[in-house]
Amino acid sequence: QPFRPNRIALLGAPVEIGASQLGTLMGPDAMRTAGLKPLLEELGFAVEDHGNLAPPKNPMSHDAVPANAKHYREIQAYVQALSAKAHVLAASGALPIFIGGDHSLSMGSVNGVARHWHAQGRELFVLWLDAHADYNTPETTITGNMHGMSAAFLCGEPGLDGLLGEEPRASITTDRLDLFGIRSIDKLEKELVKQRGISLIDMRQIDEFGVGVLIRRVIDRVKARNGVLHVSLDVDFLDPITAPGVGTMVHGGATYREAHLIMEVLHDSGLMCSLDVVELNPFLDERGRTARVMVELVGSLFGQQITDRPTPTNAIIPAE
Ligand code: HAR
Ligand code: MN
Ligand code: MN
Ligand code: MN
Repeated sequence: QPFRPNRIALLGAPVEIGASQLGTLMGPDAMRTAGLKPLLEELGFAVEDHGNLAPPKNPMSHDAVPANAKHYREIQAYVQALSAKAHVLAASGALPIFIGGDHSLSMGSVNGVARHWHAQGRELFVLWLDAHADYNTPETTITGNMHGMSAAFLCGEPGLDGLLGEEPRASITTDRLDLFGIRSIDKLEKELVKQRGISLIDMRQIDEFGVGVLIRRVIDRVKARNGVLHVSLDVDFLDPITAPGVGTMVHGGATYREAHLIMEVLHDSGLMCSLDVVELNPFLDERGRTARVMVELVGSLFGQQITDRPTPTNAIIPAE
């Protein structure tokens, strides 16, 4: 069953300490300045902006702080608050968009959304559009940056077990994660991803087969299990020529056109139930370019098209 609500809930998640470069704190406001809300309204949605989720005042927990997880306490408090809020927003029937903030926020957003869908008896799949796999654990990480650990945490990898405290954990099984656009992965991280059998589309596969074919494979898998799809879009999925406003630039990323095609096909699938837009760093951006590109991509994800004509999924058989 497609999920096509006409309400969208925006939530800013201004976290930056999961990354080594500061500045993603300003991401949500830059997306607003670039016109996210009016664009979605133009596309016919009722948009509620829930503002920016503030970090809890006195982060207090009693679990041991793991080694090699920088700013663990602060991120722990934030992830717990965000998971609770994400659960409420998903349960409201709106489609939540979480605007980051660095990628550590997805530990909260995805957990909360997964909790909701699990209670509905539908499995949540996660599409991770990123230059990085973000599949490090405190044991495998080189940097200790927690934005490089979020996908691993969501799949229930050990090492951050006390992170959610009282907030119920809703891990996703490794067969429901798709890493897509990958071109930077650490040695131990690569081994772990391989060991777990996680689907990983790297840039070479994109070069050889094209994003159209590869994204449809992801969608077909979700459809076959009547799942819903959370899209976690990291700015560095895009090539830095297109999206320079990011702290972890990696050359050879998705082009503007490739990214839009993915968004358009995802929109047509009607499977997306929630979205993260993460790692936008306005401090490093050039005249708001990257913020604008990200807003345009979200537009495509919510139905913005060049013409209103349906595009045939198989161009060999032309549409009527
Ligand atoms: N793998 C590296 C690390 O763990 C880099 C992770 C960078 N992550 C992000 N989000 N920018 O994708 O530190
Ligand atoms: Mn990431
Ligand atoms: Mn619920
Ligand atoms: Mn990344």
